[in-house]
Amino acid sequence: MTVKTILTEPNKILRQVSLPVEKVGNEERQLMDDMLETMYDAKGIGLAAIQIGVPKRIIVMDIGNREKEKEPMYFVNPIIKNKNSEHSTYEEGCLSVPNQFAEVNRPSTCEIEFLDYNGNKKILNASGLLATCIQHEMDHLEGILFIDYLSKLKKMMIVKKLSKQKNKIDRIIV
Ligand code: GNR
Ligand code: NI
Repeated sequence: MTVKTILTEPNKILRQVSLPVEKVGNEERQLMDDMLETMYDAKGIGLAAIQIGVPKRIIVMDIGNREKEKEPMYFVNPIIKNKNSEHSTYEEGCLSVPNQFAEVNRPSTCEIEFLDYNGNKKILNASGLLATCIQHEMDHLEGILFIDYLSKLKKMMIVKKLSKQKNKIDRIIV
């Protein structure tokens, strides 16, 4: 297992639409292992493959208590079967939008069909943080970031801040 570099906004790769996985094989499992290690290392609760530059429809998550045992979840080719017309608001963050947080409104519950780590078809009824997180991750598969839901001004301020931070880092390296 390897910790990979997480791409950050404004990197165009994050805007790619990810492609369905044909078969959950060893290559995909290796990718999921690396994604999970990268996610734990960055102290996140979810990660989509595109965040480490791989345009495949694969997500890993662990919304369990960090002090307790790990509870990894794997989603390959997830599809939303149903979503609640009732919405709820969560303060969201994203490993690809470091240190920025904002409230986002999403369906409060949803039903997801997906393939698990072993390629078996599963159905999950998600609510609460689980529902929010899976929808946030599935947005990544479409090249969508949570800042896309904010007002133009709020989004601009965040992107500008991140661009400045990136320039600083680049200057240090050069
Ligand atoms: O670590 C994360 N926390 C989080 C908090 C609220 C809503 C969504 C998330 S997902 C985020 C990790 C991430 O960027 N996944 O793509
Ligand atoms: Ni994210």
